[in-house]
Amino acid sequence: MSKDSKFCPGCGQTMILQTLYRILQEQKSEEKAVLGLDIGCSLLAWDFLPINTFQTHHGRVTATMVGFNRARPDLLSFAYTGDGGAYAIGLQSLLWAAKRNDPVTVIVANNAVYAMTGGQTAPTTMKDQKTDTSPSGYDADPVDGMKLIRSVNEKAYLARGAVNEMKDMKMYLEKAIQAQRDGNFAMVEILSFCPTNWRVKGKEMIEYVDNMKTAFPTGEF
Ligand SMILES: Cc1ncc(C[n+]2csc(CCOP(=O)(O)OP(=O)(O)O)c2C)c(N)n1
Ligand code: SF4
Ligand SMILES: [Mg+2]
Repeated sequence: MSKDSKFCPGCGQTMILQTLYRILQEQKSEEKAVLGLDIGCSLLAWDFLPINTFQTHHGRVTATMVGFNRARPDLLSFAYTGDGGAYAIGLQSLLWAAKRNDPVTVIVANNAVYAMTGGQTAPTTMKDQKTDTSPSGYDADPVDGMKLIRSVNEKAYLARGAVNEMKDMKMYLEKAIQAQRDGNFAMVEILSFCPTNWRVKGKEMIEYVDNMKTAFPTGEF
């Protein structure tokens, strides 16, 4: 029986998750994949795809999926998280998983805000970006997850995509899965629409994401 999506209409996270599922289908790996979910809008994915999921605490999805990988190295471990979960409350466990080169695949949906709690500033909020807690524009530069992880791991597969660059996003996710299969840590950050908290719709969402690419260039790192 199909269920309604819990994500807002136009949310980029559905595009990320559907792309991941398409890859798993192509690789006939749906039953080999386990998707760990952080707190944040990522939790809305708990029954979005017909694959097994774990719900974890805010910031703890990477550590949980590292533990899962140690118990079941024969399966694919995905840690799906928001930018706040990855680079603020979960940074310690993310950095140490990367430093140990744990073979898990972290997928970060970067919408530059704490979306689930109402659009507050996150580590990824860009200079001059207006959010609910920076109504006059944020006054600092954002954290760059690619640089952070590269500083502790030379072998990791690292890429940043965007939901309006679907073909590249799919390729980055495929390469990340291969990296995990080869025994390496992998992280793909994806710039993702949040129409609800950005208060934009239609083609303005694409302009917003394209504007994010100045602070967060896409590509492999
Ligand atoms: C320990 C803890 N602190 C704070 C919260 C409140 N909280 C829930 S979701 C969230 C922000 C999530 O932002 P992000 O990780 O960027 O995900 P998004 O909702 O943007 O996808 C916060 C602060 C919590 N659930 N648990
Ligand atoms: S609040 Fe933003 S990130 Fe969360 S489901 Fe809605 S559009 Fe998506
Ligand atoms: Mg976020």
